[in-house]
Amino acid sequence: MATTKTYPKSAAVSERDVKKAGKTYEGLSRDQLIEAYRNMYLSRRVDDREILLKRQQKIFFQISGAGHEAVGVAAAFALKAGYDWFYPYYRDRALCLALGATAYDMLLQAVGSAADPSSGGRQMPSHWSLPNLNIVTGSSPTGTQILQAVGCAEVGRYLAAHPDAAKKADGDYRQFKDVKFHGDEITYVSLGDGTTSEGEFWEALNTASNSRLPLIFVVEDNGYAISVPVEVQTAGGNISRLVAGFPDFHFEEVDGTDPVASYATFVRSVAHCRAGHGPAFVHAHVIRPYSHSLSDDERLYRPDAERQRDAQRDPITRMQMFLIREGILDEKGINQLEKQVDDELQAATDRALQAPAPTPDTVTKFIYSPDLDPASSMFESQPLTPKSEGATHDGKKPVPKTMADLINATLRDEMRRDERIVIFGEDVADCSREQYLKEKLVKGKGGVFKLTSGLQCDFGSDRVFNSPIAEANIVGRATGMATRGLKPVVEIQFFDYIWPAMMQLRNELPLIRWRSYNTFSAPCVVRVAIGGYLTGGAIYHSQCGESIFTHIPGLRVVFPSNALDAAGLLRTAIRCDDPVLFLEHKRLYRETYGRAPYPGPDYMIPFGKAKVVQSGSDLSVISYGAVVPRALQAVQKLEREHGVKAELIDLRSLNPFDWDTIAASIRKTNRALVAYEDSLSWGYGAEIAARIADQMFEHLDAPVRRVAAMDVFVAYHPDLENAILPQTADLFNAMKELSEY
Ligand SMILES: Cc1ncc(C[n+]2csc(CCOP(=O)(O)OP(=O)(O)O)c2C)c(N)n1
Ligand SMILES: [Mg+2]
Repeated sequence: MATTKTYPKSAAVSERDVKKAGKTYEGLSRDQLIEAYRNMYLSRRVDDREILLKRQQKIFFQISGAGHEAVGVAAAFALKAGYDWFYPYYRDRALCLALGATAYDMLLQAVGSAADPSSGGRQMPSHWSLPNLNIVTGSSPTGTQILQAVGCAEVGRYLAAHPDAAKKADGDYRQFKDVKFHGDEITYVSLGDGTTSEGEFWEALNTASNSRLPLIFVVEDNGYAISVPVEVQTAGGNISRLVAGFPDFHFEEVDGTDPVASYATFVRSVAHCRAGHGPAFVHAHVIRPYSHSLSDDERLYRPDAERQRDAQRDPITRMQMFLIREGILDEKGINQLEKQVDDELQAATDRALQAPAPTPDTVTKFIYSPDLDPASSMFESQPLTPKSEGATHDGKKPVPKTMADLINATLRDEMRRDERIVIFGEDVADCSREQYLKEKLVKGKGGVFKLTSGLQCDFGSDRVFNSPIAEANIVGRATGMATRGLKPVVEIQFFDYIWPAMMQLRNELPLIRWRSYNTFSAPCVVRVAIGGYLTGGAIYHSQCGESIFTHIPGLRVVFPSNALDAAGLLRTAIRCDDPVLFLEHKRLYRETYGRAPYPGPDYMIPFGKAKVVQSGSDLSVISYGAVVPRALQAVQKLEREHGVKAELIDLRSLNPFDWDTIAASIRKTNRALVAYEDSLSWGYGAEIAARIADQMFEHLDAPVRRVAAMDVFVAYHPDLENAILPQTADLFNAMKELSEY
């Protein structure tokens, strides 16, 4: 709760009122009620002021918290600022003010100033983000905050069991990532009634219930989602009825325009969560007196009579009347308080309007970590040679290991080294019913491709566990955990099924740092089994699509072609300070090509460093992933049969990518072929080809060519698959033709 200030009470407060002074209201003192009103009134006045500024074109957007003030202030009073964690949504202005945010902070965001503490002028107003108050950066998509809040709530519990994980460590992301925890902290997350229609809301309820998390869901039900009334959004028109079956919740439905009743609701909800009994669900009925936003006119879909009915419940006027009725403040006292707020607001507005605008040269700041560059030499080390001591973890003579083996070994090494790492995803655990493992009744699964095999047995069920089949759940929770300082290394079972996580992967995870102007970050690793050439993989087990992710600023994308690179790049992915999409080609997991001895527990490869697989002088072949071994065969055949020496470059990491190696090669060969497994058009190779055409034009003796899959999904029958995906013969023919151009 914010510090309670005292306000001069009017001399007209009567004897009887003074006697009442000892009375509390569901535990709220009279001073707290005055403070509550002050925050509510201030919140409404900031909205009014922003509306005025928008009409004067001094700010560029406005969305109000009007009608939601009482429930917000009540929540703030029942929770602890800077101790509990907050994932508020855009109508939570009063909550944020009562937690300690200032009107000035808010107006700085409205004017888009460089001094805006929430985003440095990058986000719309009402996108709260204040690290010192544990108010976590929020966004605009409805509902993405909810799964992140689940992840955040999981962290307190994890750290209580692993307190050493919170310690700082040098030499990796932990050096720059402070972790705070108390053990009994609660996470608050709020949303509107319409947002309960989002699937992620239900995924979050499911996990919060199943894990009995200390998480308070607050549905601020104003009866509308823009113009759509609640009975159209929600079956039966009441969300409380629908969620009532989730176990271990404390449920309450309350008049959210009444701060005292709302406060009592939150006190009970907080007690339930703090005691570790499970999550709470507060369904608060509020009003929305100011249309959805300044871009909406609710008179188009709400008749006057309905709007007037709402106005009767306006929390500001109700609270005023309550204070007078209870003799806490008289009219003069209220006027005095309001005048004081208005004066403060005027001063804050004057200052905010003078605050510096952000300069365009700052736009690329904080897309990635400013502290740790994964392309730097810090992430470069040599593999321990087979003869070196300690090169094997089993003490036996080193044998070449598959990519699957070395990814598993890297995960094991890193988990041992860094207790902040947790691994979850579909089927990644050895066995969720751990007594079967203890009684040695089963061996354990450890992933559909066995990449995480044995890790639950080695590190425990709170570090390696199964998620529901819900990809947004996996990435959303990972984002919340990483924001608070854990290092989730999660798995998406098949690239073909990554799409439910797309909202989190495009609009959340890679943006946490940039949109909060480096005040929050979420470095974590999303491992994904990708690709075809499986013989029978068909449409839904063969997809690529890496360019969809390299198109996302803020996300590192890596795609190794062999065991050693997979180990070195995965370690860099885990130790670095950025979110990484780590693409693992299924066909390469156990391929004979590219096996390597275990390179030791510290082997790293920096991002953005290509590998010249075979050097040559006649043409450059730029590739990655499972096309690399196929291209290598073609390159060797071309030299054998035609004496043409092609240079084969394996990019290894796709964002960042190694332009220097590409350019140096083309300067030498004057011919370029880009070869990739994804369908030809609009794919990753298109960008590489465009850059070559743009920047290497004068070095080219031939057009830039591409070899890739046909523009169609991969079909089931092997004859069809072979025709669709680029084969060695296709690569050979394209190289030969290009060399003869
Ligand atoms: C995923 C997504 N879809 C659509 C929108 C556009 N949009 C913004 S707010 C909103 C309505 C939200 O209604 P509700 O959850 O009831 O919250 P309220 O604004 O009423 O407080 C919509 C559709 C969005 N921001 N995100
Ligand atoms: Mg609503």
